[in-house]
Amino acid sequence: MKMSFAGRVLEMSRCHVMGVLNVTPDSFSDGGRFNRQDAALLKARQMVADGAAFIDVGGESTRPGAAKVSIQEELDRVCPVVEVISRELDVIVSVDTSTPEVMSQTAGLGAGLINDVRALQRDGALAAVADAGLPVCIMHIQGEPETMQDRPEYQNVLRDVGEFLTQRVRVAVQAGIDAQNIILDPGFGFGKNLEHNVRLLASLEQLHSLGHPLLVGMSRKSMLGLITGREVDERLSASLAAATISAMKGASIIRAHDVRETVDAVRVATAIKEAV
Ligand code: 7PM
Repeated sequence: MKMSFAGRVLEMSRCHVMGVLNVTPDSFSDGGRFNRQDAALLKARQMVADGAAFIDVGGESTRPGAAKVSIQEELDRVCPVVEVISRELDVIVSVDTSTPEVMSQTAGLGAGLINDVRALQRDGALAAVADAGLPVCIMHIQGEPETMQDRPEYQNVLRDVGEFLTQRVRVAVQAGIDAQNIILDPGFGFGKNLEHNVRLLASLEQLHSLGHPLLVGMSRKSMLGLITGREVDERLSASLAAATISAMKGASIIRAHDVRETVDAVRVATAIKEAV
């Protein structure tokens, strides 16, 4: 099953790497628009050289307690970066946003994928994606980013996540989004404790049966810190183990900070998987 991202076609039965590019002020010491565009392009260029198929551009921190970003501020951060990467590099630009205005504007600037950690639940988001005609990643989240990690609870995390995603697919298709353009993500760390995250990864194959390609993001996340006892800067090996397991279990896209290393891990997993 091939998918087309603003004209770039990928075989989704294979596993691809998505590099993370944050354009929040804490990530790019702010020196105005051109400086930020330059720094982002440099980082993106390296990730493409390292084998990234996607660059995920995000301008709103989803960290609990992070300051709220106005629509205009998010547009100012994200649009120039999406525009310059689409123009200059041979890569699919993904936009990590829940804001309909950002979805619509970046679609016109060459974005190839909308990645919404709020599963198109904001007013206007479904219509923005339907009008853009772009593929979308719908991620499971329990609660809101600010409070999602205060005592998350499930009856059965696998069933609950599956039902949420099925429901959001139904709503998205009703809103005019092509079912073939929908990627699903269990949302590791988004309203889940360690046991929840581990169960989801252990049973990732089951989410595959929903009939959509899967994207997963565990790079440097706290679940890996809890398992290994490592601080965020020391979680590369753990992230590669998680990426390898995900690729073996059929994930189509791995979202990662360390692209070169993740691409190697995915290549090894893919070689073994295809030899079975
Ligand atoms: C604070 C909390 C900072 C969470 C950063 C994060 C995913 C994503 C993110 C994911 C998809 C991070 C996350 N995670 N999009 N965006 N799937 N589709 O650790 O797992 O990078 S942000």
